Amino acid sequence: MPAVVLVGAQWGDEGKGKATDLLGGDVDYVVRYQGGNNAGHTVVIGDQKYALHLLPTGILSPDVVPVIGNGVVIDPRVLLEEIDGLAARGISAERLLISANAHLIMPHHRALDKVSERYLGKAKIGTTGRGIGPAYGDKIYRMGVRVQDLLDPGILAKKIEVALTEKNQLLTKVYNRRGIDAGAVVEEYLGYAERLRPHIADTSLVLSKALDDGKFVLLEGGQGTLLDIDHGTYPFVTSSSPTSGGACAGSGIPPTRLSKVIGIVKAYTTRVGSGPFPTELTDETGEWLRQTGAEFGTTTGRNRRTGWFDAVIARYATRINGVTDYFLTKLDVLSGLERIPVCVAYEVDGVRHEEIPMTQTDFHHAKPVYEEFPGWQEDISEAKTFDDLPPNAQAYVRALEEMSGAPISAVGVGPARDATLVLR
Ligand code: 2SA
Ligand code: GDP
Ligand code: MG
Repeated sequence: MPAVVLVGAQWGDEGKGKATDLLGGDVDYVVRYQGGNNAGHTVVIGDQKYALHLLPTGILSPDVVPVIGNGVVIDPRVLLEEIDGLAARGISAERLLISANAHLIMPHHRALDKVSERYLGKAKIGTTGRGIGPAYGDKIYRMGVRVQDLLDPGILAKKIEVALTEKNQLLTKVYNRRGIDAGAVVEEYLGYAERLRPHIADTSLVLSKALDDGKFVLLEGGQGTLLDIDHGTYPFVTSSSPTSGGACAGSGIPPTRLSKVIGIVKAYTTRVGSGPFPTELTDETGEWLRQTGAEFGTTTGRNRRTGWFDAVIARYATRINGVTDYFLTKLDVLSGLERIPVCVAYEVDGVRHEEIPMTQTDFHHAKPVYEEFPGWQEDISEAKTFDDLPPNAQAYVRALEEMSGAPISAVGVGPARDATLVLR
C-alpha cells in the first residue's frame, strides 16, 4: 500500500486538518513530518471543534495510529497539555508514537524566539513565538536535545548544561534577559520523560514495516509551500520543510514509497506573519474575507492577512511538490461577491512574470495581473455534489484547476467533515 503526502499549497491554513481528518477513515497511520506547535489545525466533527498543534490529526480517528516523525520539533509541555486536553474530551492518545530522533523545544528556544523577534523590530519575521526557529537552529548546529535523550538522565543533564552555558551568555549578555537554571530544566524534562516514555519508538522502522504489511500511511504537513525554508519566501518562512520533499526526510519514508501528493489550496489566499504577499487586500474586502472566512490564527489568534487566489503560487506549489490532486477549500466563503479576481501573472518593473520571480527583491515588487471571474450569490454550504454548485462557482473551480496544473478532486464548502464535494 502507498504512502500519501498532504501539503499546504500556499502560506498555510489552507484547511489541511480538515482534509487529513476526512481521509482518516481509510488511513492506518497519520504522520506529522515537520514543524511543531506553531501549526494549528482546526477540525470540526459534528458539534465538536478541535484545534490541534502537535498531535497528528489522525488522533481523532480511533483506528488510526498517530505518529510524530523525526522531522518535528516537540515542546513536551505543550504536547502533554494537548494529550490531557483531548483525554478530558474522551479522546485517547494511547496509540501515539513519537520518534526517538525528533528534537525537543527547550525553554531557551522559546525565550530566544521572543527576544530575537523583538530585537529585529520592523524586520521581524512574525513568528508564533513557540521556539521553532531556535530549536531547528540547534538541530542543524548539532546542539539539539532529542527525544531519546529523555531516556538517559545523564546525557540529558549534560546536553542541557552545555546548551545553557552558551545560551545563557546570549540571553544575559546580548539580550539583557535573565539566564535559565540548567538544574531546574533537567528536572522539568525528566518529569516529561516519565509520561512520554511509552510513546517513544523507532518510527521510521514502524512505518516501513507498516507499508510492507499493506498499511496506508498519510504524511501530514504543517504550514505551507511558501513557508518552506528552501522553497518559500525566505527569510519570511518557518524553519522546516513543509513541501513534499520534506515528508521523506521528516519521516524516514523513502521517495519511492510515495504514491500521491495531495495539495490543499484555499479558494483565496491568506498568510500570517511578515513577508511578501502580492494579492493581499488591505481594504474592506480584505476585512470581509477575514471575517467571512474566520481567518484568525489557530495557535496565536493573530489576524491572518487575506487576498485573492494567486494562480502563479498554485502553479509553483504544483511544481515544487509534484501535486497529483488538489483539495480546494473554503469555496463557500466567496459566495456573495459580484466578481472574483484571480492573479494569473505578476508585473515587476513593467515586465510580465508567469512564474515567481527569481529574487526576493523582485517578488517584493511584484504587482498582480488579474483576470476577473463572475461570482455567485447563492449560499453553497448545503451543496452535496459538484452539480449542485451554481454555474459560476463551477466555472471558478474549473478555471483554478486549469491554472494550477493539477486536477481538483474535492471541494470544501464548509468547515464540517461532510461539507465536502468529491469530484473524482
Ligand atoms: P515560526 O513560529 O518560526 O514557524 O514562524 C515563522 C513564519 O511561519 C509562519 N507560520 C504560520 N503561518 C500560518 N499558520 C501557522 N499556524 C498557525 C495557524 C498560526 C497562528 O494555524 O493559524 O496561529 O498564528 C503558522 N505557523 C508558522 C509564521 O506566521 C511566520 O510567518
Ligand atoms: P490548517 O492549518 O491548514 O489545518 O488550517 P487551519 O485549521 O489553521 O485553518 C483552516 C480553517 O478553515 C479551519 O478553521 C477549518 O475549520 C476551516 N475550513 C476548512 N475547510 C473549510 C471549508 O471548505 N469551508 C469553510 N468555511 N471553512 C473551512
Ligand atoms: Mg493552521
